[in-house]
Amino acid sequence: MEIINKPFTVEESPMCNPFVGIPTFLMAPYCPNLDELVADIAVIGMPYDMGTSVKTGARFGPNGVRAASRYNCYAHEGWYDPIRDEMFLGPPWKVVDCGDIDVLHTLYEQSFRNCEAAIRKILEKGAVPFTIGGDHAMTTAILRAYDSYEDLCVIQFDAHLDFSKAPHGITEGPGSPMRRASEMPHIGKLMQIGIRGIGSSQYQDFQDARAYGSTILTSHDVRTKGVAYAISKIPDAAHYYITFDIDGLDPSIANGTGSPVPYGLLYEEASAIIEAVAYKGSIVGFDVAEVSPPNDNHDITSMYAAQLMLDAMSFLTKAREKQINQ
Ligand SMILES: [Mn+2]
Repeated sequence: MEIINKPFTVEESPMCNPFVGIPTFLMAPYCPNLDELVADIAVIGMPYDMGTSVKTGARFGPNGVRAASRYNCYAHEGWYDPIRDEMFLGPPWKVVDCGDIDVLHTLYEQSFRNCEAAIRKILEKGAVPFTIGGDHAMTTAILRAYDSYEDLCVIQFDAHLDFSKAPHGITEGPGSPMRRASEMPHIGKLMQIGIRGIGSSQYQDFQDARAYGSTILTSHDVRTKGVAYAISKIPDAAHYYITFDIDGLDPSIANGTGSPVPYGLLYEEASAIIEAVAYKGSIVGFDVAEVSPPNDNHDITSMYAAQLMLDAMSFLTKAREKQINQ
């Protein structure tokens, strides 16, 4: 059953102020039963942070991002963007929030199985999954669910390369999702943007990523060569999956994260690259990882995460509208 997320009123229709009601993403309808999912965009939370190696708290990411998304609480019914002078997400597009994936503390494999099954179910229902993490380890579980695709291109925004092989035997931690992706037969090209941090990935990991064919752009590349240069480097592909580790952004606007690193991307740089991806091919999934509300400063990191999700769902539906109208 889908629950329309509207507050009580004696009037004909409720005002739905951003501070009223139990938050779903954008105050969109709540659809807790994936068997009954009928939507274009399905938001789901993965409150998992057992992989976090520095500052924990990403398990609170899903609800932090949902709460911050209420600044845009009318957007799921369509919104006007004055910057582009365009309407986004108007009817018939439908966004729903499916609630959270069950996480069992200490049992990461079971938690990952739940995650993979949830994403698989959303894909079967024809919706595009938008997962709110959770630490970046979850992306390994998410990408496993895409095995019906061939040559899926993964675009990663991140401070860190996340290409470590198995440090101290840890194969499915948040330092390895891009390495694990590269090992999946259905994953094709990789692009890694905003990279700069001294993370778990070492020199050899960078060599391995390059040998795989990954396109690596540092934050310095984006800043000095420009967004147009970054866009020109997006690999050709029919289908794209975007994974956005919020530490790809600069800590001045996103310090609510486990491993912040100076000299990050700005929101407008990241958003413009996501927009270009949406028009270059079809975005078939998106996640935002590593938002840690306990470490945040007045919810600003959650706000940017919510905004980037809204941008991605707006751009991908607009790209489909333009294809349909051609
Ligand atoms: Mn990461």
